[in-house]
Amino acid sequence: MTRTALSNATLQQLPQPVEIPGYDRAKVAPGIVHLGVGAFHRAHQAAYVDDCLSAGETGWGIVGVSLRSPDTRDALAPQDGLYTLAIRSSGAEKLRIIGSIGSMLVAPEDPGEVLAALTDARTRIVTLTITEKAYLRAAGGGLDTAHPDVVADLARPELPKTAHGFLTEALARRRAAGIAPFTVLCCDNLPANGATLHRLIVEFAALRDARLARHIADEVAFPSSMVDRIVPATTDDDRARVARQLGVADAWPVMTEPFSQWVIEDHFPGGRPAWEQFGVTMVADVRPYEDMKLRLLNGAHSAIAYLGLLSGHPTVDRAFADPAIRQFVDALWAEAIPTLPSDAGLDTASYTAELAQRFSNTALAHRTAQIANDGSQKLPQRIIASALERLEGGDRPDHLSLVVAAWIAACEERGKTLPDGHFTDPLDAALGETATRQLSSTETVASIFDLAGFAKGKPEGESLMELTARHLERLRRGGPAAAFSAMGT
Ligand code: CS2
Repeated sequence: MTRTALSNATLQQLPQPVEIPGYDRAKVAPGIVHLGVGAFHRAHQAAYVDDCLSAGETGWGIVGVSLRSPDTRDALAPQDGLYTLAIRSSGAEKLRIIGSIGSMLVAPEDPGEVLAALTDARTRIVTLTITEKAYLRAAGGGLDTAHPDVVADLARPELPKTAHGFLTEALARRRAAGIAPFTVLCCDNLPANGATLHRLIVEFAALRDARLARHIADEVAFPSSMVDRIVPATTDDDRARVARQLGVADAWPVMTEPFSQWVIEDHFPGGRPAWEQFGVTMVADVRPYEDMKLRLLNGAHSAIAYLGLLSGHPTVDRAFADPAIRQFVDALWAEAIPTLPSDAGLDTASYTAELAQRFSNTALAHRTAQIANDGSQKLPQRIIASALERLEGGDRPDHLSLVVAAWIAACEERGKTLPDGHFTDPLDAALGETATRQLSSTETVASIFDLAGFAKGKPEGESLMELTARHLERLRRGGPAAAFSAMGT
């Protein structure tokens, strides 16, 4: 059945329990440019901004930019940028229409238009969710200056492809025009994400012009933030169910959970929406929250993804209901918790109890393969940092190192017990080449740590690579059951 589409014109016809924007969208001016307008942004930052607009703010509409694909713009432009946020818990679903994204741009189609939005004096904040790999970091954390996109953006600054190129060129143009810089708010799962991005942009700018680099180093604010909301990929069943409830079609509704958290360092020289009125925690230092989230939530997520895939579980809730995996995750948390600051008032017991409930949400059907993507980019901050800290303290991080081995084993199972391309990684070509060499577990782990640039640490006793290789050997021979039963030996 073809239905009329969701749009400004059909908004008022939606059935009662559906929440709609409580403000006149025509009166909202753009104030934020968001790079990476994917499902996560639409379930998180765009919803918080929508709350602020409902409370009467008019200067913080979002211009959504896709750095790569036109898909989101193609789906949402015919809907005037409106979309449904489906908030799902086991047994209930609440639908809310979000109106904060006023327009959308696709960078490869017209980089000039994106630069114009970034240079517009009304743009006072640029937010980013571009995923870990788009930061183009080299081993050691600095800019990967040899990356072809970095090279291309340095050669043609007026036609950027990367976030680095867009931010730097826009900041240069603002400076030349006497327009104050925007604040850059990183919303990706990286440690010290604001400081990390600041360093990368300053390094990039320095390759263009030392004075511009100094301006960005000294005068542009890059507060760090911790973002949290689980957002599984939308399926065709989701689209059909949402359309039935709305009575109109939504080409790309976004699925999420009731939980949402945003902790932001309060450093916005050009102003900001009153986010604190809608549940956002504004702090001076986000680091303790960020470490807790990366090491407990995301670390457990990666563990559940790889061990779940190796045990035949397609979704997080099903993997987490497997007693062996559940027990493993509890032990993983026990291993990671001592690496968190003890003087920051973190309540890790309630945090992990809440995580256990969130991971058990059967309505989300969050696919293990979705989380498994880009392991080489995610494991350093989720698992390896804690593992090295435990080793330095003289302890043996058996569970943390098993997650690294499970990642390698899951990569090896693609094209065997898992479909080819079931999940992907920027290192896939090199990982595939390593796999064809039929190396021992020890040689494989050594080669992959080198490829991925994983820190090795300088432990007195067993190294992270040795622990990982031992687990990989067991996973190769007997899967997760063999690795679990040999735990601690
Ligand atoms: C997940 C995250 O896909 C992944 O790697 O661990 O996207 C996770 O769902 C979010 O960080 C939750 O806030």
